[in-house]
Parts: sequence; C-alpha cells; structure tokens
Amino acid sequence: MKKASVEQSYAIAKERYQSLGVDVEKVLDKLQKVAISIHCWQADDVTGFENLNNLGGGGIQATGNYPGKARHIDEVRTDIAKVLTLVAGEHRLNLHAIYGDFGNKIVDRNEIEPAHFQSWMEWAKEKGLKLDFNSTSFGHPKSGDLTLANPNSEIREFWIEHTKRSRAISEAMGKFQNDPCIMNLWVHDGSKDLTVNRYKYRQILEQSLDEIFATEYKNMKDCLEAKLFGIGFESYTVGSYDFYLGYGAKKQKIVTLDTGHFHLSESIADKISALLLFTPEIMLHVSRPIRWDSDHVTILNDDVTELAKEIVRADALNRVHIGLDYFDASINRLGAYVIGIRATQKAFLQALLEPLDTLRQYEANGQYFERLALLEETKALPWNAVWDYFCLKNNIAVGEDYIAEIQQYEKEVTSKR
Ligand code: RNT
Ligand code: ZN
Repeated sequence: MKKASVEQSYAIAKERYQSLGVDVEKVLDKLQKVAISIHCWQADDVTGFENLNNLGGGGIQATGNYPGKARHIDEVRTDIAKVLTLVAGEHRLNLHAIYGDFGNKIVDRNEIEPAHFQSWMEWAKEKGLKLDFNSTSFGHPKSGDLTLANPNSEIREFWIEHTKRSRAISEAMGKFQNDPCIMNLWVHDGSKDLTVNRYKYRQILEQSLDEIFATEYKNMKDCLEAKLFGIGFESYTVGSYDFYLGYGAKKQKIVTLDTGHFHLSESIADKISALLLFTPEIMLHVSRPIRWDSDHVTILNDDVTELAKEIVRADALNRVHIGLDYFDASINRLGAYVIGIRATQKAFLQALLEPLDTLRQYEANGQYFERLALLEETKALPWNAVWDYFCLKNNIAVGEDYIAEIQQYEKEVTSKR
C-alpha cells in the first residue's frame, strides 16, 4: 500500500468525521490502548504441552488438519511473536493451564505451580505482553461429565486443587507483570441426557467455587464463563448463564461472555450494560458461532461491531476485558490469529468513530428518523481510511498486505513442520 495515498485518504476521512463532531486523533489514541487478550490455543488446536493431554470431552473440538500446527512451546512462541508483528497496539496473551513449561516431565493438573509458568512470564515481558490465565478442566482422564460439580469428592477435590493452583499461578503472573492477571474459569460440567439432579450439581458447583475463592488475591481477577451447551452435554450445563450471573452478582465476580455460548439469536451486545450494573467487570471471549459454538475465526460482522459499540456507548472500555476464543485448524493458523485480532480492532475503531453526541442529541429530542438515518450513514463513513492510517502509523502491514507476510512465514517456517 502506498504511504502517500494512505495519508491522503486519512486526511479526507478525518475531515469527514470532524464535520460530524468526531475527533479522529483522539479515537486513534484510544484504539491504541484497546488491549486484546490473544488466546494461545489457536496456535496448536488446543493441544497444550502436558505430556498426558488428549483433547476431547467438554464440547471442545478443533476441526481441520491444515499443516504447520505449532508442536511445542518454542513454536507457539515463535508463531505468536510473528502474529504480533502484524497487529498494532499492546496486547495480552491468554494462557491455559495445559500450556505450562513442563519440559519432559509429567505434571498432573493438581501439581501445576507458578514455576511452570516462569518462562512464560519472562518471555511475555520481553515481548511487551501481559498474561491472562485459564484453568483447564477438559481433555483429562478425570474430566468426565462432571469436574467441580462432581458428587464424587475425590474427583471434585482434584479439580478444586487444580483451580486453586491456577489462581495462585495467576496471582504470580499478576505480581510479576504489575498488572492484574485475568483468570477465566470454564468447566464443561453437564449432562448429555435428561438429569433429575439439576439443583444438586449447581449446589455442588457453588460450594466448590466458594472453596476455590476463599483465598483472596490482589494481583489477579476471577471470571466465570457460562455456556449454553457443549457437544455431548446437550441437555444440561451446570455453569449456565443464569447460574454464573447469579453467582457473579452475589459474590462480585466477573462473568465471561463468550459470544458462542448463547442462543444464536441472542444479542450479547445487549448484555453489556445490564451486567455492568451488577458485576464488577466483564470478560469477553469474542468468537464466531456458526450454527453452534463452533469457534470459527472472529470476523468483522454485525455481532462484533454491535458488541464494541455497546462497550463504547457505556463508556466501559476500562471495565471490559477483550479476549478472543476460537480455534480453526482448517486454515493457516497465524492467518486466523491476525484476521481475528484485526477484525476486533476494526470493530472498536468503528465504535469509537461513532458520532455519539449527535446521535444522543437526536434521541433526546425524539428525532428518531434522524437517529436512524445517521446510524445508517455511519456504516459507510470512511473508517477504513482511518484503519489503514492506524496500521501505517504503527509500522505494520496496511490492508491486505499482511497476506503476503503470512504466506512468506508459511513458506519459510510453518510448512516445514
Ligand atoms: C469452551 C469455552 C472456553 C474454551 C477455552 C479453550 O466452550 O469457550 O473458553 O474455548 O477455554
Ligand atoms: Zn470461551
């Protein structure tokens, strides 16, 4: 992309937005600070480095067999480092407990320690990334149908221990990076078929959570991820949205909204303002469900732009943690990362460019035609010229230029795996 034409288009776009009362330079400063928590698991199809791991159970499934998957910790790191050269801004890296630096050792989930993540902390610091964390309840011989909600105390204790340790690791990360580590807790617990114990399992889950959260930490924040259903758990999910919303509101915990975890016609954007009134913050897993929680690569669609707009309209960028969650093994995995990160940033750019003052003025005056008309017009305003300039300013590939860079990396690195 020619520098001069990017700059020229930007100047015109800036003027256009200015006429609507939008200060584009301020918007660019804000966008620069919108951190995205990049999920480590797109690099290797949610495999991890546990020497006992096997993916399966819990409704998690990466489909596809595109060559070049990262095979070990160094490859995950090199790939993510490459991704970072193709996106602007300062971001975060979201690790799962199964991605510890275990070497050749077999470390079971109830044995993980901060030491297993020390090299991640150092690496992340070097790359200017802050870390987030997740406990991992799936893909383990003890995963079964029920983990934290299991009536069998031995199994339940195993997972409680794992989750407590995950929190201690998150605390160590938060302390190391001098910024809270956001720890997400998602358990697949549920039932394939009819169950007559809905209440019982939820009661057990509540007790397990209380026990897990008994220790208070300063450098980490807990969030709880709800889900509608998983494959193999079609009839019942213990950690439903109602369950975690209730728990989060009562205990002041963050609720994680994964955009693939609801009825497909449900608006996740509409949940932002409701949640923010009753829970401290929000964690997002921006994903793309196709017919079900399929975890397709996030793209710039109406769901994502509406979500971003609701966050900006609620002036809540400082209360919403934006994470990605998808795993597509059918296309170039680095490409998948870059598409999703850039799409999310574009959504926030569009949201920040909204002529909100005018729109709100119209609404206050009851000028609903004018409000709708301007909302329609904003869709086609030259936000893309601002986007290109944002990339140029950050010295990264502008527009589709990143495609060639991914192709080059594929040729030189991933295709040789
Ligand atoms: C599963 C949840 C969960 C996982 C990751 C790997 O449905 O979305 O967030 O995708 O933790
Ligand atoms: Zn998720």
